[in-house]
Amino acid sequence: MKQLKTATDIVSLCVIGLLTGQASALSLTLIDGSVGAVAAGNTLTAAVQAPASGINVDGSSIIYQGTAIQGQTQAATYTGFSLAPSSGSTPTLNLGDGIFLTSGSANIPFTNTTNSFSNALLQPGSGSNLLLTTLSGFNTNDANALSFNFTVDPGVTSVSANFIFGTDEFPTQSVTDIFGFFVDGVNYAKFSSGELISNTPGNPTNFISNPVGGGLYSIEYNGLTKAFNVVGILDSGLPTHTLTIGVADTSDSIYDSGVFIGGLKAGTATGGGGIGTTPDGGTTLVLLGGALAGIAGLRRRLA
Ligand SMILES: [Ca+2]
Ligand SMILES: [Ca+2]
Ligand SMILES: [Ca+2]
Repeated sequence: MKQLKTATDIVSLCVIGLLTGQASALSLTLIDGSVGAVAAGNTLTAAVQAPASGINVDGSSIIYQGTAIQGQTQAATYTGFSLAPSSGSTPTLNLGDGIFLTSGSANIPFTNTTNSFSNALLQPGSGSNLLLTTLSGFNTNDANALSFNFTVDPGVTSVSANFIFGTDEFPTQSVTDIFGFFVDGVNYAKFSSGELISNTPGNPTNFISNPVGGGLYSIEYNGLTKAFNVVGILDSGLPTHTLTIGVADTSDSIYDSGVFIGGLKAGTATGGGGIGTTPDGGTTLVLLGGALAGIAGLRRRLA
């Protein structure tokens, strides 16, 4: 079993940041499974929101699905997400503070050590997630999900957050993990092509390759998305709304993926919702709309 992130690890990353000219360094505060689902859910709910988010969470409704074993850590809060490429023209990946949900371990190395970073949990507290299973069309395992109910002030029509998804399934694996951002039960996390946020065989161009030995980004995942803003539209007919953010393995339990997500806040967007590449704006929002709602059903596997 991997140990919790040590001070030495964090110091090491800070050194890397200085060497690469980064102004800040990614720091994870791991959530040990033994703290219990209530404490984990409360911590993550607080950390995922932007200051003065405009989202009034019903604290009694918070549900955290994740590992419940001492010494194992499936989720974390993070600060200082700024990953600059060591070479080439790929973008520096910047993201505001938030939470880190994974289909395995949140205790990830701050370098790419292997093509198969893999943690199968299969234990109490984790397992399948119905929303993610329905979205992917495959059974899900090692789900790591945060759900809660909330209300908003009059005039608020949407909620948004910023995220980066990473996976060690890129580019070789065909049984691929999934990330969902469900507002009132509808997933709004899809690439502009309509593909789900998943290393499906059909969407390799949506990921930045971070190969072992390449040293491009100081993180374990072999593939990373750019920073995206996701906007979900509230169901105006509901007095109380529901948000679920989650990741999971599909079909198997191996090869980790994770989502860094934060800056959750209320907004006034209308239309179809979706994702755009402006982390804190929405001015480049890609409106997906209902026309693409059936794309999920087109997802296929090679094996
Ligand atoms: Ca797993
Ligand atoms: Ca890796
Ligand atoms: Ca996996």
